[in-house]
Amino acid sequence: MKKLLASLFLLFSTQLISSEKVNIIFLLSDDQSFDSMGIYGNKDVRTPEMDKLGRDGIIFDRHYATTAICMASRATIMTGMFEYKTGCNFTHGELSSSAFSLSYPLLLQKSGYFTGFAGKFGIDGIEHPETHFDRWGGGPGQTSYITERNKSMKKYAAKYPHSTLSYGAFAIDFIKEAQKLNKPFCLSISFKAPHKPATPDPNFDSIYKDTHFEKPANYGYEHGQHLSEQSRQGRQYERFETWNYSDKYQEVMRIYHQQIYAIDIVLGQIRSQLKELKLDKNTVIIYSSDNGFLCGSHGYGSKVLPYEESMRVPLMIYDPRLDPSSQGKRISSLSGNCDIAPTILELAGLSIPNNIDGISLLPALIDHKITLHKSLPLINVWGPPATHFLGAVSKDWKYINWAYEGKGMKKTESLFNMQKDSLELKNEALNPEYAKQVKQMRKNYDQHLKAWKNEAHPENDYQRFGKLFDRNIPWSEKSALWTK
Ligand SMILES: [Ca+2]
Repeated sequence: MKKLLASLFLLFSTQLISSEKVNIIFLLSDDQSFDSMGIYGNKDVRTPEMDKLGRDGIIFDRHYATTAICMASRATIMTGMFEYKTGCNFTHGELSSSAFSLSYPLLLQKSGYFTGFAGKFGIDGIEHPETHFDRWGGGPGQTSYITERNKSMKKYAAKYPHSTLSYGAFAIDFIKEAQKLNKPFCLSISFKAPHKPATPDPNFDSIYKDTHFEKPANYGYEHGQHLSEQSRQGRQYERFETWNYSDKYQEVMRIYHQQIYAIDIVLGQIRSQLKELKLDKNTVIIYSSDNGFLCGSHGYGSKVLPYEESMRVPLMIYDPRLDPSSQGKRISSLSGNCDIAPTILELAGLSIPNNIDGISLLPALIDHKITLHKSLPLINVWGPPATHFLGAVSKDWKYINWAYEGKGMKKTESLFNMQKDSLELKNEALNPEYAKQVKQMRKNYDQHLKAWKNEAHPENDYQRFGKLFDRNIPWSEKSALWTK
């Protein structure tokens, strides 16, 4: 496999001969599901710039956040490692400075790139992250939609009181400065939008004023009854009502998509600026989100859970050096948030450190039928113990092991047919017709668990899950470990 990838990359390199280093812009939204863009099939939304980026670039149709929650996903994106190796998530622990030293922005800076970051940094443990970037418009924790409250972005507050457009202004200043310095640049913008608290920019109040959003076919409680009881023990279950997907769906979705619309505007501004400065032919743009959003599917709100709307996110890579015949191609193979860092490293011509779990996605820009990952782990060890799970997703199947058996719950396996039932309306785990597939997916799962056992972060409460998620260890031998 590695050999094949190497030869494909050779092909890639010859197609993309360039005497100068390529510039990289990585745009990350927060809680944006894959189905929130026109180019991903949503007919009710207006995302012209996102759609154009996809049409000009490559669209990844099976891109997963291997952990669907902000901090853990961001640590994975930065370092290319799965959560059990970064050791970083809410209630678990911080990202170590040694792991951060091998993150893509730091490695690029070390190699001579002019680096910038703006928006929600969202990873605990890095003291003064601003000292690790050449330009900084970021903030700790969740940051604010009110630009004035984001210390490093105050100079933009008067003109852009809502944070989304302020990050566009930051990006434009950064790009201009990088050009003056005559240095290759890597700019990472992590928008707060469309994360809660839902706070749209009033500039765009009219955009969805009269839009009616069609509900997905798996919307509502009635399409969640076949899912595990464990999945209903967290706050995602009550949020169907408390976040008003149940009774004000249109209003909630208008606001959600209005927030995404402002990001679309910024994307357009950035691309126009690149063109004006004649940097558009040598700047790669990558667009993704840290995790998805359930928006009422199966009667859930928020993210975390292993269902498509939560774990699958958009990923588009636009490389202007690609042959035009590649533009708009879709990749059906699996990719994950662990692949962002190695992709950026390879774009910059750097080697990929051994600690990284992901792979570079650049070969997929040339070979659109390529197999990237055969299986990816799906992880949650945050929130109430019952909702903790480990799963495995392949091109054709998704398998989840709900291992918690307390409070009268039974250990539950879920198996979804990703080719025929991507809405996950039927659990096939007990269907004798698919016994062979269950067996194969258990095997994939066991391999992910083996890696977890071997490589889990020594602290931050990841070790015990090697035992808790082991399918062969009975509940009686591990029940006490669930609550430490
Ligand atoms: Ca998020």
